[in-house]
Amino acid sequence: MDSPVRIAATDAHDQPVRTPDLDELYRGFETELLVPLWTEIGDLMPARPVAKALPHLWRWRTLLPMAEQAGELVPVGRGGERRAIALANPGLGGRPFVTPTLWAAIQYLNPREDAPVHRHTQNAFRFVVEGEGVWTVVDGDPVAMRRGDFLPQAGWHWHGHHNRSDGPMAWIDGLDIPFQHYADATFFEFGPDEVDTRQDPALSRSERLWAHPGLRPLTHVRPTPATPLLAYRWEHTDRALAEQLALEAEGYPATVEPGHAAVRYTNPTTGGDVLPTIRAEFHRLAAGTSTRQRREVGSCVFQVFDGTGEVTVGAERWTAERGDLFAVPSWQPFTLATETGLDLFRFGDAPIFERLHLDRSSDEGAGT
Ligand code: GTQ
Ligand code: FE2
Repeated sequence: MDSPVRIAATDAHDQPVRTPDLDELYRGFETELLVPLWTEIGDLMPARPVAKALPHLWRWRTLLPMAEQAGELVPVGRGGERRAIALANPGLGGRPFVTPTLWAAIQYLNPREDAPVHRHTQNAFRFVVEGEGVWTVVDGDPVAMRRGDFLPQAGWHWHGHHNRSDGPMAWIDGLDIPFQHYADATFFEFGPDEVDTRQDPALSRSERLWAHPGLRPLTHVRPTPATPLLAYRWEHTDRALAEQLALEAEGYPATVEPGHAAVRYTNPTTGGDVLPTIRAEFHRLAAGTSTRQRREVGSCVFQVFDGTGEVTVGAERWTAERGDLFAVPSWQPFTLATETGLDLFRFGDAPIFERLHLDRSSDEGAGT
């Protein structure tokens, strides 16, 4: 009978000589639910991260029609909670996890439809690549969603979504569902079935209080772990990126590398990331720009907002277009390039790694 203990081919030379006594010992390990380090070390303690998640790209032109189909066939209601279709990384065994820590889904609401109120410990955000008409109502504060808006929503806040318009709307959700799932940290509660739709203001209360650059309301001087600002509007993001490129053209240092403008969405009470577990950024590559190759511990997802570009992640290479989403697993080198200009939304799990002092990154040539 073969030993139940798996021996990796690569470290077989380090394994002890098999004898009947050793086989007996290994069978004893199995019975007693024990595993020796010496058979597992190659997998558990690799020299550098070996991501189980794979580089993968999902096409918007495939996702959107399927979300529309779901809109015809699948009702939204209590229990299922959301008409959200998650990206399942091909390296993660079919689970609805885009990376080991992150969830990414396309969510779809028909005209006048509600997604019921609930709350959960998972941190979340919405990003809108096209369309408008839905309000997400966070702790009773209705927040309009439009193309280019980034809408963070920290864990344990009540939220429901309501389509006020006569057209359907789709957007993407990002959450730390896999991280909290592996960590057994998840709590969930149902709220009212109906979303409060008595009001649908253009500006949320959170924006009226917080969306004034550099101005802190004196009623709120304590730092909070997640951002109190519930909408980061496209007009601000767009202008910030345009000004970085304009300043670069005028000879001032403003871009992360030539032709590459970038901003991070931040918590105005700390200057740090918007959510405790999720970092979100927006990147703009001017026409004819390519980025240096880079790799980082931790994983991220990009969504093309506008334009077309060549994306390389590990051994994969794609031409990515508006709405396409791709996963960058931990420590996989990636580069972005565009002939005609490229706008990208990005989110990742960097805050987790930074807080645990596990963050590392390298530009090509800087070693590992
Ligand atoms: O919109 O509240 O994609 O709770 C997954 C879980 C969206 C949401 C998702 C959620 C939501
Ligand atoms: Fe939710």
